[in-house]
Amino acid sequence: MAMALISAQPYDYPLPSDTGIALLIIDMQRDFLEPGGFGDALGNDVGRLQAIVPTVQKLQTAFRHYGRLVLQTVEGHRPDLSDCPPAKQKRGNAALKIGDPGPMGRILVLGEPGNSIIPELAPLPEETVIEKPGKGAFYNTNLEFLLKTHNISHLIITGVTTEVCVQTTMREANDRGYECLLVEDATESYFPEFKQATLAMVQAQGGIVGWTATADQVLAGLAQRYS
Ligand code: TIU
Repeated sequence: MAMALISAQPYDYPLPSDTGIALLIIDMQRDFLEPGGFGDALGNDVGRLQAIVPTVQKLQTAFRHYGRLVLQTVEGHRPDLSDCPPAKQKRGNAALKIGDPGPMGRILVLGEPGNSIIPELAPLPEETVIEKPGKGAFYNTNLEFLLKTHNISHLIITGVTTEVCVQTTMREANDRGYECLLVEDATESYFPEFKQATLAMVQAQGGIVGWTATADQVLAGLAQRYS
């Protein structure tokens, strides 16, 4: 069989010959996508992130269908904020700061209504959700251990926001030796120009941080490899 590829930028992304691929969905939680959460409190138009939900859902369904690992993350802190650096808590001119009571519970606190993944992308009971205190998903989490346990070498990356948690995570993964592909229409930013700049940065210099492709290109590659 010819080697299966995802048609991608800056060149085709080779799929692993074994099971070593996972879908990583970053921070598709109400805090960032709905009014009254952390993203809103920072002064952002949270509505624009909604556009990617059906696309992320399509990828989630496909990975489940092919029996591949689906991992999600949420950004959040313990109720006592012991894992929230004071610098992070104080930063900015937010209407509501981390830990303050808001319309969806305490802002960016684990277990609060706003901290849950949006219902459209709810994880299955057997799927792992990694709680992360930082922007990157590797910092102070067991993500690397989990990927090693599952023999994962290839990460298909989606979620929000492109230039903050998604890009930080992708760079962390790239430095750890993972083959990372960022899905262009399954990631979004409050700032369209920052999203475009991130995609360009990833692809530049021969894929210095990895690859990008559309969800349809990813789905076509998966169908060719795993059907
Ligand atoms: N503010 C912003 O764009 N993002 C974050 O604070 N976290 C994530 O990107 N998840």
